[in-house]
Parts: sequence; C-alpha cells; structure tokens
Amino acid sequence: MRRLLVTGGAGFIGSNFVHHVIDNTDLHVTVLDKLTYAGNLRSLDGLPGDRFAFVQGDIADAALVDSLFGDADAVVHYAAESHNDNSLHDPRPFLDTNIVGTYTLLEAARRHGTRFHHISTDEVYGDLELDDPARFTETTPYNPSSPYSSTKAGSDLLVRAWVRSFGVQATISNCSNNYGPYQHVEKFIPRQITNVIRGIRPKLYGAGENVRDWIHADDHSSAVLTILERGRIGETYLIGADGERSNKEVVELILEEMGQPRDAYDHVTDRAGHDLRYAIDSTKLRTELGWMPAYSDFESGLGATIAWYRDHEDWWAPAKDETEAFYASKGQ
Ligand code: NAD
Ligand code: TDX
Repeated sequence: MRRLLVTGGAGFIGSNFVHHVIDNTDLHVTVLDKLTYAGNLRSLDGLPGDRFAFVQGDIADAALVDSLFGDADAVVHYAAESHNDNSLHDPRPFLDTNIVGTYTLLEAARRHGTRFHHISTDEVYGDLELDDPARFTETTPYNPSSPYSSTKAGSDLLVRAWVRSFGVQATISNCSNNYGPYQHVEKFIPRQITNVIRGIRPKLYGAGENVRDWIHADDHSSAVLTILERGRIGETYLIGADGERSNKEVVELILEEMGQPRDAYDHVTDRAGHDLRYAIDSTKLRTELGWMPAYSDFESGLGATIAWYRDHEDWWAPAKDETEAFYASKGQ
C-alpha cells in the first residue's frame, strides 16, 4: 500500500488524518474534497508537494471518482455532511453526500477492487440513559435519531452489503466525539472556545446534562491507520478513549481554563431529538489490533485545543459571524 485517496480531507478529522499520515508514514496522499462550507484548504497548509495532492470535487461524481480510484491502493472515506443541527434544518445534502456519495465510492471500489475504509460515528447506535452501565459495542443494534445519524447508519449498511454481495474489501469504524485543531466553529467545543475569545457567553443546549465520549482527533487517526494496516475485511471496529463528560462539565472546564467564572454561560433552546448519552467500548480494537490512545488526559488535550484556537484566529474568524448569526436565528 503506497497511495491513499482520502475523501473529505479538507474537513476537521480528515485533515488531522492527512497530517498524521504524512508525519508518521511514507505513504502518498491524494485528497478529494468538495470544499463545502465545512472544508478549508488552509487546514492542509504545509504538506510536502511530492507526497500530497488535492483534487476539488464531489464524491457523488462517478466519473471523477472512477479516475481517482485508478491511482489509489486504498481509500479512506471521511467526506460527509457532519453537523446534526444542520440536518434538522435541511436534510437533503445529508442524503446526497452521505448516502449517494458513499454508494458512488463503493461502486468504484467494486470495479477497481480497491481496499476501502469507511469512517462512521457512534451516533448510529442511538443514545444511552445517563445511568446505563452498558456502552456501545460492535453488536449494539442500530437505532439512529437524527437525519444526520440515520444517513450515516444507511451508509454503514451499504458498506456491509457491498462487502457481502460484491466482495468489496472494506472495513468500518464508528468513533465517538472528536476534539482538536481544525474543527469548524459550528461544533460544540470550538464554538464555546471562540465565543469566550470573542467575549460571547458559551451556549449550552437545554440543561447541559447530555454526555459525549470525547477522543482527540489524533487518536482517531492512529486508530484508522491501525485498522487500515491490520483490520480484518468486513469487520467493524469501535473507536473511543473513555472520555465521557457532560456538556455542562466541558463548558465549565473551558471557562476555567480561559480564566472566566465557571458559571458564565447561558442555557439556550435544546436541540430537537437531542441524544442523551454516547459511550464507546473499544475493547475489540484494543485487544485484536493492539491500538491504544495517546491522549489519556482530556483536560490537557482540551487545554492544547484552547491554545490552538487562541493562536489561529485567522483560521476560524472567517466562519464565526455567519455561524453565530445562524444559531441566533434559531434561539441557540
Ligand atoms: P467536517 O464537516 O469537518 O468535514 C467534512 C468534509 O467533507 C469537508 O471538508 C467537506 O468539504 C467534505 N465534503 C462534504 N460533502 C462532500 C462531497 N459531496 N464530496 C466531497 N467532499 C465533501 O466533518 P468531520 O467532523 O471531519 O467528520 C468527518 C467524518 O467523520 C464524517 O464521516 C463524520 O460522520 C465522521 N465522524 C465525525 C465525528 C466528530 O466528532 N466530528 C465523530 C465520529 C465520526
Ligand atoms: O452550542 C452548542 N451547545 C451545546 O450544548 C452546540 C453546538 C452543541 N451543544 C451540545 C449538543 C451535543 O450534546 O454539545 C454536544 C456536542 O454537539 P456537537 O458538537 O454538535 O456534536 P454531536 O451532535 O455530539 O455530533 C458530533 O459527534 C459525532 C459530530 O458533529 C458528528 O459528526 C459525529 O458523528
């Protein structure tokens, strides 16, 4: 395996993966990305021209995808519409990219016999009660709640069907909530950090009791590389780093780390159908493939992420006002 095609590589997790691959392997990487509002070429600044190439285009463009698969030994598929709140406002792009786009890639993988890794989310499993001792495993039944998570669930099922029916050489990973550099300011942690920098009070949906299981994006990248190298074809692997925190705890940590009173936030209108809790049991990935997260301390990873946003206002400022205006129009 020498040449990787990475879809969605100008987005948050995809760009972190590309940097991780360039820094830790000798692979060549081509990114295919449509550069929607969520894609940012600046996230790929500084990559070596002899090992990295960028192609702007849509994963649902069958002719373009076919030409790129011809040059790839393996494909890692990150491209998606990724924000739950947007999917409640306008679901259509989620169907076009997450379902039809994934179908288009799978057909190319089938034609070319290309190794394919599909990136997905723990949200396909629905949510857990706060006091449920169980966590999601690879055998938890699918039960998605939002237009976003239902299209991700649909894309996972397409991958499974293409493996079984057509022998496509694919693996799937379902990861918990990521944090780290290059995350769009629409998402929870960057929104609150950049609010504090701008003198705006952080916004907590509802009571803020909802729990997310946080993992640093670089740990997600090392897990995906591990699965690409050693994962068993047809298998699903859950990726998580035992990082459960309530949203209220996270906002308080951000405020404290940024020198503000811990209660200097507002409660705003809750998200419709808001999942209560996600929690990942990543035993299979750890025991079968020997993967371990490097960021075991969420507080220090969060501190480094705050520092990154303080140092990179030129990266996030262009999207900030429009994002806040959209939230304000919804009372959030
Ligand atoms: P993101 O929104 O930051 O980035 C998505 C990227 O895909 C953008 O660069 C965008 O331009 C590109 N894109 C969108 N539609 C496209 C299309 N039709 N053709 C080509 N490119 C297109 O998303 P993210 O947070 O980096 O998520 C990446 C993947 O990881 C998604 O599949 C998501 O479901 C999954 N995931 C995300 C998280 C998380 O916490 N953010 C957790 C688990 C899984
Ligand atoms: O301003 C906010 N206030 C708030 O309380 C925002 C933007 C969010 N929230 C809450 C909603 C969630 O409980 O914070 C939590 C995290 O919200 P998001 O960042 O929107 O993430 P989430 O909906 O949990 O989904 C994320 O993780 C799983 C990614 O966006 C998905 O792509 C991934 O599949």
